[in-house]
Amino acid sequence: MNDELRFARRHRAFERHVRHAASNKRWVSRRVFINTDLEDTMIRNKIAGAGAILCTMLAFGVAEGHEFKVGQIEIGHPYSRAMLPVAKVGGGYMKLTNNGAADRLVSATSARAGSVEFHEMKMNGAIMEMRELDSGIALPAKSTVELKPGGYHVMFMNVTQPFKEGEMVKATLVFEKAGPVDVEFSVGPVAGEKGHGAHAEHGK
Ligand SMILES: [Cu+2]
Repeated sequence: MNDELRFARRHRAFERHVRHAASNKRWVSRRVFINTDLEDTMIRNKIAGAGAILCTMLAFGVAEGHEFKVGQIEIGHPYSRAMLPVAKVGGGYMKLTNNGAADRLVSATSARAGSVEFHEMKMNGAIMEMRELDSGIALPAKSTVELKPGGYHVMFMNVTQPFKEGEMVKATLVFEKAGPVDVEFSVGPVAGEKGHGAHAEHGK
């Protein structure tokens, strides 16, 4: 099992976990399946490497890059990943660039999901923590906020038709001030299954 797949499986385990814990509206912690210092280091490198992954995406993603705009906010390349047939939740990632005054991504809906949440995931020592962001994702004035694996992400909950590679998943994002905007998440391969390195990680 390669590094990408191992990471994806961990994340899915957390998604299952957070569904049960979500009603508590607080950080949930779970000791991940770290057996050796080596594995621990691999996870850390995975998260630290996100910046490099973005560069790869920019280099490879020009043809497939797509963008949406509402008011002063640009939504760059929303993407997701193919889900395993039994999966009920899927992540969503994108780059939000706010060229105006402070705003906030407050909610989202999709016909493909029973509900859509925003989550934060981070490492705290050897513990991976994830929580639901009840008040959405803040977009300070003139800032860029990236939703990416291992950090902030959209979580499509109670998905009845698992996302398939190559399709576009429609969703509506609602910003507190800029208002609603229809976007499409392009679905890439299951992490670690077909991709190679950074390609798989960013879900292209
Ligand atoms: Cu999540």
